[in-house]
Amino acid sequence: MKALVIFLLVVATASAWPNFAQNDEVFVPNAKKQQDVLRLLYKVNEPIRSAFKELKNAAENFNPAADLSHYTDGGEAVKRLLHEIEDHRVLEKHHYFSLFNDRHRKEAIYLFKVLINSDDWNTAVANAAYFRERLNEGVFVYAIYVTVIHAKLADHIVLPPLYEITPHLFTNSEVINKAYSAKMTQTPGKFHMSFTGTQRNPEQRVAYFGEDIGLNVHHVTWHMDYPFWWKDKYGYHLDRKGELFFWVHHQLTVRFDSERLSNHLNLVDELYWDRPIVEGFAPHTTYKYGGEFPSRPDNVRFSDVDGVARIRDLIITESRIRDAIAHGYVTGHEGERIDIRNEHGIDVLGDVIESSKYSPNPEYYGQLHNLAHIVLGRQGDPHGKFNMPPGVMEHFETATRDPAFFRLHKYMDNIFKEHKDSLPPYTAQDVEFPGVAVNTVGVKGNLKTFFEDFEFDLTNAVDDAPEVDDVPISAVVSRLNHEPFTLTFDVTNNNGGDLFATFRVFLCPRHDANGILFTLNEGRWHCIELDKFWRTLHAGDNHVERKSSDASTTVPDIPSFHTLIEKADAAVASGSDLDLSEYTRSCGIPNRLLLPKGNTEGLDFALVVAVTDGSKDAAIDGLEKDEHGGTHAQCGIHGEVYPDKRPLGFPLDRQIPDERVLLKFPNIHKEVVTVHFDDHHDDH
Ligand SMILES: [Cu+2]
Repeated sequence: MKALVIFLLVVATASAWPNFAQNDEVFVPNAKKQQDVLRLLYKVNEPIRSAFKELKNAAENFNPAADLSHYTDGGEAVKRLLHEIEDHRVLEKHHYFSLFNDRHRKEAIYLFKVLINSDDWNTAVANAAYFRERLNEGVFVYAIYVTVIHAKLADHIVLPPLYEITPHLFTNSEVINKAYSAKMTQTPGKFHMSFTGTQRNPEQRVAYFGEDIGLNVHHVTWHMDYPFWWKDKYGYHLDRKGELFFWVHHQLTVRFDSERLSNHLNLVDELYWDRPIVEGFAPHTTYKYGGEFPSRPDNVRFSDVDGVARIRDLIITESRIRDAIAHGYVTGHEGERIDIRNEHGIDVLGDVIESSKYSPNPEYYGQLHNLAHIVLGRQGDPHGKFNMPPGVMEHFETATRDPAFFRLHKYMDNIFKEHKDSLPPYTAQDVEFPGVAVNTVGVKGNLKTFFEDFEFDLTNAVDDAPEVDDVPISAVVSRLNHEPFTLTFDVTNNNGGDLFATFRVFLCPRHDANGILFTLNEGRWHCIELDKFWRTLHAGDNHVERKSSDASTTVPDIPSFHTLIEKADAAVASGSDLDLSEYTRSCGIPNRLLLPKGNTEGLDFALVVAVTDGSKDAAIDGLEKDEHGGTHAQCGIHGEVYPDKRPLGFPLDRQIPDERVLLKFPNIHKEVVTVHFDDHHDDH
C-alpha cells in the first residue's frame, strides 16, 4: 500500500515536472526560498526525507542536462559534473571533505558552478536536491553555503549556523560520544563541552577564544565570502580581497594577543620553519566519518610533507615575497612590475601570500598561506605512514583551535608589517580634518565581560533514520560575552555647514605582559578595530552615540536551525513575509566578542578614535543609516566596493615615528578605558 502511494505521488509530480522546470519567470517568495535551503540542509548525511516531496521528487526524477537553456554557462558545469559521476570519480559519501584537497575542492566548485549558473530558483533547487543524493555531504554543504552567500537568486536567505549542520567540526569527541549514546538509548541529553586540554597547559587559558563556535563560524564564513579559488566570472569582483585577507587575519591575531594579555600570557610568537613548533596540540575532535583529528606533540621540528611541500620551498617562497617588499614591486606573470609601495600594495600582497586566484604570479610566489596550513596540519603524520585524516589546520572551521594557527598567522602578519613599515608615515594632509575636533569620548554603561552558557543542537551529530525518533540532544558551551554599552563622542565642527564624517574606533592594549607601556608606534599594531561608521556633523557641537550592538565589525547570534525552520515553515504555511535580514551575514566577529576578556582587576586599553573626512573616505552612499547591513568592516559588502576608500586600519596601519604628531590633530582622540571581567556573573 505504502509503495503504491509513493508510486502515485511520483507519477503525479513527475508529470507536473516539465512546467515546473520551464517556468523560469515564476516568482518564488523569500519564505519559500528560505524553506528550500533549510530542507536541503536538513539531516544532510541521510537521503532527503520523503516528507519534503518536491526535493525528493527532484532528487529522483530531475534530469539536470535535459534543458541546458536554464544555465547561463550553457550547461557546461552540469555536463562536467554528470560526467564525473558517471565515471565514478566523485568523492564517496561518508568520507571527510577538505577544501585544501585539490580533488575535493574541484568537485565542490563544479557543484557551485552548476548552482550559480542556474538562471532561476527552481532549476537551482532541483539541481541541489539531485546532486545532494549523489555527492559527498561535505562537498554538498560547502557548495550550498558558498552559493547562497554569492548568488543573486539567494539574496536575503539566512544560512543556518554551521555548528548545527556539521557539529563534529565545532565540538569535541567526548560530547559527540555522549550524543551517540543518548541517541542509541533514546534518552534526551544536554552535554557540557569543556575546552580542550588541562590547566597544566598555559595555552588552555585562551582556549575559550580559539574554540569559540561563533569565532569559528566567522572564520569559515569569511573564507566562503572571499574564497581563494574565486574567479570574477562567477559573478563579480571581490573588492580588496587580498587586503581583507590581511586585515581579517591581523584582527584575529591581535584579538588573540589581547586575550593572552587578559590572561597573563605573553603575546603570541611567530612560527619559524627552522625551529621546533613549541606548542603541541591534542584536538580531542573527531570527523563524522574518517576517525580522529591527528595530534602533535610539543616541540616537533618541521618535516617535509610528502606530495604537498618541502620546508625548503616554503622558505624560498617567503624570501621571494620579502624580496618583493624590499624592492617595492611584485613581478607579474609576464615579468611586468607591479608597484606595491603605495596604499594598494597591501591588496596585491594579500593575494600573493594567501595565494588566491587573484595572485598575479603564483608560479613564482607560490601559495604560502594555503600550503603552510596543510604542512602544519600534517606534522603528526608527514609521510602518510599512519593514514591519518587531515589535521584541524586543514579546515577553516577548526583551524583556530590549534595554538599554532596564531603562530602561523603572526608569522604572515609580520611579513605584512614589513610591507606597511616600508611605506612613508601619513602626512598631516592624510589625517587631518580641518575645523573638526573630538573633544571627549565616553562610555555609557560598563566595559564588563563575563562567561555565559550557550546551548546548540546536536541532532545532526548522530546517525539517524526516518523510523528512529529524534530525541533532544544538545551541547552546552561557555562563551565570552559583554554587557551592552554605548560609546559617546562629543565632536565640534567649526566649518559652519554640514560635514560628512567617518568614525574609526580602535581599542589598543597599553602594556605588554610584563607591564611595560607600549609606545604608540608599538601599540598601534596591536589595536583591535571596534567599529567604523559614518555620521553627518552639523555646524557647532555634535553629540554622537553608538551602541555596542551596532558595531560594523560584528554580527548578532544566528538563530538556531530549529528556529529558522519553524519561522520559514510558518511563513510558507500562512503565505506571509519572512524578514530575517538582520541575520543574512554570518561573516563578522560575534557581537558578544566585541571586547577582549580583560581581567577581574581591570585591564587598561587606549580607546583611539579618528574622525576623518567622509566626503573623501566614503566609497558608496547609504552608509550613515547602515543601509548595507552594517557588517562591512571586516567582511565588505557583497557585490559592492569596500565602503571605505582608506587602507584598512587607517590611520594606525603605518609607522608613527612620533606620537605627539598624530595625537596633536584635534580630530584624533585617545582615552584610557578599563575592561573588567566579571567572574561571578552567574551568581547575581
Ligand atoms: Cu583564515
